[in-house]
Amino acid sequence: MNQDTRLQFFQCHRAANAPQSLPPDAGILGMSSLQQPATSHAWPVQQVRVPLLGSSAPQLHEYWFSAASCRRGRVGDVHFSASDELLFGVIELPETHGSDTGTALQLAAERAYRQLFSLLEAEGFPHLWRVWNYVPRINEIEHGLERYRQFNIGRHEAFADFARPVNSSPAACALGVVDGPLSIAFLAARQAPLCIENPRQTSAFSYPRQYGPRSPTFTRAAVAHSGGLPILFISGTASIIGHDTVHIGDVVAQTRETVANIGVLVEQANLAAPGSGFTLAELDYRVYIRHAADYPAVRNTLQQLLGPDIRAVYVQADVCRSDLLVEIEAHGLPQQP
Ligand code: 3EB
Repeated sequence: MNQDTRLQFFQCHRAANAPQSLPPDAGILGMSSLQQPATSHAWPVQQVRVPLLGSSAPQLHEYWFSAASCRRGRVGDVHFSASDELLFGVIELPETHGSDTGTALQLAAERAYRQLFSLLEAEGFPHLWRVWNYVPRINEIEHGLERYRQFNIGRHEAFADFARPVNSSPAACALGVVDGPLSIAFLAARQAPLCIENPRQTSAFSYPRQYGPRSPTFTRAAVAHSGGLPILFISGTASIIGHDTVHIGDVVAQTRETVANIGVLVEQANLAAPGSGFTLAELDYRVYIRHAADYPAVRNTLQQLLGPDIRAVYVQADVCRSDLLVEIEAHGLPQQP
């Protein structure tokens, strides 16, 4: 296998005036820019408008790249970049109008996912590995339905129209931002990932109706292979057992339960992809905290459970159930040279 084409990850805290060592431009699939919007680039950028916690840097940039060079394009509202093996894209859509068939957010979600799936079909990258969804005012109730649930209806509709089976959904996250457009970034490939579910949790695509008229379409984790090496994507994970939120009001207990859920996903991933040897201590984490004041408690709990040297980025964001105080996502790549 050609290790030079494998997916790689690079994180860079933008300090004012600090010299930066960046991955080579040609190999950059895409980037997410946390906190402050980045200037425009040849590659797709997802602006994640969430405050960083515990960092004085104005921005944090996270790059997905490969040593192989990428070709870039725009189709409709999608900006994408592709290597032979992988495609990364970003689509941002405003909520323009509702209709008899749905709210403005529902229809924006449906349009975004339709564009995304059309592009993947046209470019020949049928398999979604990971999707990052940022939904403005995610917990607000509008037209009698929480906005996250409206988003789920539109997303589900597009999955159905493109005959995408929900039980082979991508790893994903869905978080709330204060404002801005609906923003979706995605990583897709020619090869299918292994979908991993959590035996302690009801699969999200089978959530009962009490969580909304249409279920979310994501898998709890996915293991993919790139350049012959395994990659683990852990979806946004929270303090949910079965389908119930547990430890309501207790951010430390929610953090512990979330880590227990991630621990089970790592075990399941190692069973599904024998020899990959993922460990909790070696993942890269992104931690979403609803109330910024909970940051020290969440950080201390994670450091106790995972060690003082874990790689974690902490941000303030709304989580998609109003009783969840924290959500944690992660990925694991083989150690980079
Ligand atoms: C949960 O377990 C928490 O809608 O894409 C986590 C990851 C959550 C992804 C999504 C939602 C999503 O239900 C919320």
